[in-house]
Amino acid sequence: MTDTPYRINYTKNANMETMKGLYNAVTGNPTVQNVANTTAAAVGTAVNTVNDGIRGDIKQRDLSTYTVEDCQKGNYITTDFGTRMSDTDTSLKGGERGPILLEDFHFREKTTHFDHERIPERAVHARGAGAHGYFQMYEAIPDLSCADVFQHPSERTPVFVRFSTVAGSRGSADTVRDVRGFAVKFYTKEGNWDLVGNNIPIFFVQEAIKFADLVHAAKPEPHNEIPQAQTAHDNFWDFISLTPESTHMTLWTMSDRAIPRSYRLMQGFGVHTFVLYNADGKRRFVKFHWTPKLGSHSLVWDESQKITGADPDFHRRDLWEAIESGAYPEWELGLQIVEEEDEHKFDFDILDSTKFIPEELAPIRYVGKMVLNRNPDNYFAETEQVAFCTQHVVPGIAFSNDPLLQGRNHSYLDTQITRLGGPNFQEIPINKPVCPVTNNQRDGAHRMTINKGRVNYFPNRFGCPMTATAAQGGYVHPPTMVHGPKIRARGPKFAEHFNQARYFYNSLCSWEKEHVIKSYAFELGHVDDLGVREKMIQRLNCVDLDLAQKVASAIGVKPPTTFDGNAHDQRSAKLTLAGSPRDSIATRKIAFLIGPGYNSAQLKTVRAGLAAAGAVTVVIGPTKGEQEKGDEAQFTYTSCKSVLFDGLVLVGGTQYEKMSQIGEVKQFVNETFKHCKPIGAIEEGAEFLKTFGFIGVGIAGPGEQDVSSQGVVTSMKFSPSIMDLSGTISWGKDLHKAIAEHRHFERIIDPVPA
Ligand code: HDE
Repeated sequence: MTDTPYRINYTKNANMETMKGLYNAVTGNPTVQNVANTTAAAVGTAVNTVNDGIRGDIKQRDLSTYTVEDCQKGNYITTDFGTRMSDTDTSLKGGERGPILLEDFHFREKTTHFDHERIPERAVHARGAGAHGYFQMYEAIPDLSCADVFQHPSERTPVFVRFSTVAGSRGSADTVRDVRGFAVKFYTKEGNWDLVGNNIPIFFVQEAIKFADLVHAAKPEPHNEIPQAQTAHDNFWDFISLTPESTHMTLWTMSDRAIPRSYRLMQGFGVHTFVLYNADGKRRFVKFHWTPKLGSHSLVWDESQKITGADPDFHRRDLWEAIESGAYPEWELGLQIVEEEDEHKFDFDILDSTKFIPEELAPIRYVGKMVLNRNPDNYFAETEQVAFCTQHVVPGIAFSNDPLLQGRNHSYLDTQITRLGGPNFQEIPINKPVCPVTNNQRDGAHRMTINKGRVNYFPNRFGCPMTATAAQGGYVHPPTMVHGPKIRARGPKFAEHFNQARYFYNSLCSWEKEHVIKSYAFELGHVDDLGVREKMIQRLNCVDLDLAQKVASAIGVKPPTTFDGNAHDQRSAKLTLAGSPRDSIATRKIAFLIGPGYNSAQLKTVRAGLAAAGAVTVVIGPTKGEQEKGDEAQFTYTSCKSVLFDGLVLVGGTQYEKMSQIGEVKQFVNETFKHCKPIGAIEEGAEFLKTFGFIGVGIAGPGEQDVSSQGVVTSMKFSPSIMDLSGTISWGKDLHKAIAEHRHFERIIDPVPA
């Protein structure tokens, strides 16, 4: 690692104690424990020389003090307490064929460690993947918040992000239909701020006290622990049908948002209304948004089900590979601000997490970006042991009275104590803040810090540690009026449940609506109890008559004839995935299916052209490794499936009459088409494609020019400049456009066998 200037400009609340602590935290340098004679400038200089670069932010530096190099080459194997061992494969026995002796401390220690290596998985969000990165502001926003993390566009705040599914166990598949967790830990100079969000901007229930019921109903049924990682079962829909406030959220989870193509290609939301306050104590409400730079894209349902078998680690692998290859995922942080005096101006309650604030009513202001640029070194130590808590806030960020958020503030700390084995989980490296922790907490399981001295209470005769005023960086809860009787009740606007559900459904484009209908039909098709199915149709009929009728006909329920809700026509162009950016092919994974006689020049040219635009190309051949013309195939027809790719290219030369005899090849092409993915074909490739008879798709024939039809882009004439995007030949350009579009839902796919 090379030394480059460390970006830190610790001016706010700077005093020697914090500078010393910061220095030690950053450098991990035990020789500078007492720097009473060191000037602030000297400490600042020392801090500035700490390593930086991609791997060198303040948190990385901190983590590296705990990191042990791979394999420890050149070292001898020892017991956990340092005794070198001569044999770690054979146990100590009473005779070669005799019993193992109790004296075999090495066997017992090794096995005992193994016996205790698993910790409880998260109660929800058990399955996840994490990454390190940084957050950076575009401009300071002192008018909105005094949080230091929002003030310095020239600085990068380290973050650790964990994405997750909700319902499945730790070993479940990534691509199930589910909400995705989007939890961000900011290691700010003022302490950790955790923004623990999801990829959907609303939630199932209004009150935290209902969370246990929701999760019990969604998880596998208690008598037989079936089904895993899915909501397509009686208990879930029983709960939903009896909880009208959940209807809105299920429209989102039945939409394509619940089957994202990648963690990198989905939005994130703080969900609740939070509060920002500035140095003058001025409060404003805020909703947090993460918007991916590469747009939001989803899988199709048939595909996501198949991926659960073909590659259960699909999202985890995708995130890992993107970061390893330098294609760092990036999101912008957006703020939707509501002035305090406007709290009641909406026809919904902004404290109700089953509602979002339409962008038309409060536009999003993009204030910064987050880039993920480093994979964890150790899954367990980092991704598994990271502990997010909504109550981790810093001065300038506060809570609204959203009852869901208020309840979460209790639950997260509580759950970590069970999951991580005690109250000292803040000392686990991934959870440690990068600023000093100075308080009177002591003891508890696995306490690492050796606190010297006699004092572990406050106040004490030494006055330490001191409390901090707001000016000294202390967290002072912004004064807020609380009034009303002690009562188990909700605000009156919490009682309306269907207007926004209809607003969302109205906003979807035709293919999104079709997918929602099919998803309900699938999920409710797994519900055996007719009463539950009927109740759900009643709920859907408060949203949209056509939706209720179509789902009802698919699940054996009498379709309603008249609408039972408020037939408003409000909608937003911001809610459809069809509106997401479609101009880049960066990180799209394109398969090249080749066979005997393939044209190597065409293969190389098209691959290079796509790679130049940031796509990832993979060759699939009859055998792995070197092919007849020297190109390398990463997979064979039998070792991978079309569902793992975003598109397919068939180059010329290949003897396709032989390929057409291979079931896997035919399935690959059919499935790629059925899942509405782009397909490019040249010469013999185009002829081969024609044999599939895809309905209504134009394909270039002999003597014809390039044809682009429904994302199928064919050419009968290869030229070395075919991938020149500025050139006149359009095949490369059209292919680029078809891939950027991601999916082509205008296709007629029902008769396609796959
Ligand atoms: Fe969570 N949630 N949650 N949740 N949640 C947990 O905390 C809880 C809710 C979210 O990658 C648990 O550390 C309650 C909304 C994410 O480690 C637990 C309520 C949102 C993660 C918990 C909610 C979330 C969790 C389980 C109702 C989106 C994974 C393990 C009030 C804004 C974090 C853990 C990670 C995890 C409780 C509702 C997001 C049990 C009581 C709404 C992303 O504490």
